[in-house]
Amino acid sequence: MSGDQTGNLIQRLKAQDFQALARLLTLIERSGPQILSSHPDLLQTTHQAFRLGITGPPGAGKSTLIGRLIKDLRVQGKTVGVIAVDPSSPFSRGAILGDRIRYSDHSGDAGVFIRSLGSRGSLGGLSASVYMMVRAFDLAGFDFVLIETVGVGQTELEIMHVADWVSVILVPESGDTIQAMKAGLLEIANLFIVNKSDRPGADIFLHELEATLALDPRPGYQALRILPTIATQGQGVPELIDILTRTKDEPTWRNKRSSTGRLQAEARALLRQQMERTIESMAQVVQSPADLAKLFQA
Ligand SMILES: Nc1nc2c(ncn2[C@@H]2O[C@H](COP(=O)(O)OP(=O)(O)O)[C@@H](O)[C@H]2O)c(=O)[nH]1
Ligand SMILES: [Mg+2]
Repeated sequence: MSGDQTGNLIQRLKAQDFQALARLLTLIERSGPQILSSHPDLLQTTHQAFRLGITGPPGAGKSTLIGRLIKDLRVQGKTVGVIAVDPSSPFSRGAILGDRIRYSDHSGDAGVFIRSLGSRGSLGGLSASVYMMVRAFDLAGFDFVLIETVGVGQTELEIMHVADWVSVILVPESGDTIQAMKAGLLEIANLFIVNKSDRPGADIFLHELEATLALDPRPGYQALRILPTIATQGQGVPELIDILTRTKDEPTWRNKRSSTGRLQAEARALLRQQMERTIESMAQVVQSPADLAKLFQA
């Protein structure tokens, strides 16, 4: 792509041209971190969009909640971008389809743009594409960018480097609260959402969670907020939007965003993806044990 076209794409993005956004997202998926050689302007930042991470176990109701959030934010005239990262989706089209259906009320709405991303870095962690896609959404001037990630293992904690603010969704049947804490979720959560509060045992679970947070000796953790929701009925969503709007107005998240630690986390993700590509092309050359040995001879 020539420099001229490159400039145009970023300029069109800044003018909220969704076609340009779609093209750029496809380019990001196709070329990975290499996109920065033709589109270094992608790293400009407008500090516009509030990036909200929504992470939790599969089936917790993340997509349902996002669908409701979009609806209520649109009523307030806010524009919303969504990046849904589900590592399982390449293997189960159902996961993608499921998300499409739940989000589909908003297709055709010019204030909403949704993108699913199946891949993850095979060396672990979030795909570098997520970092760059978030930047693209940011440049396109959305008010909110919602990032749905499946939070199960340690690697998923990386969402904290991508999002300005992380809400962890738990459900009563996820049972062992302590287990969730061990997985490091406590460290990254700005808000705990207890979804499916209509389910039996929800009250007990809420109390357990409160007790766990209250016992944490680290300053600030006792004050962590817990919000019960019933995503299917939109219950708790106005309260969530209230919290988000107030947080968005605070200056703190912008400082966190431009920290060196964050930039280095992004560099790590991009380098990992770049290395993976190199590894793949080198591996494909191997046809014999001799070829394999050659890889490690100076
Ligand atoms: N009972 C109940 N079911 C819910 C609630 N929220 C979502 N669900 C259902 O849980 C299932 C998984 O929801 P989904 O949004 O796909 O979860 P995700 O994997 O976290 O994105 C769907 O069948 C939803 O209808 C809730 O608050 N209460
Ligand atoms: Mg989902």
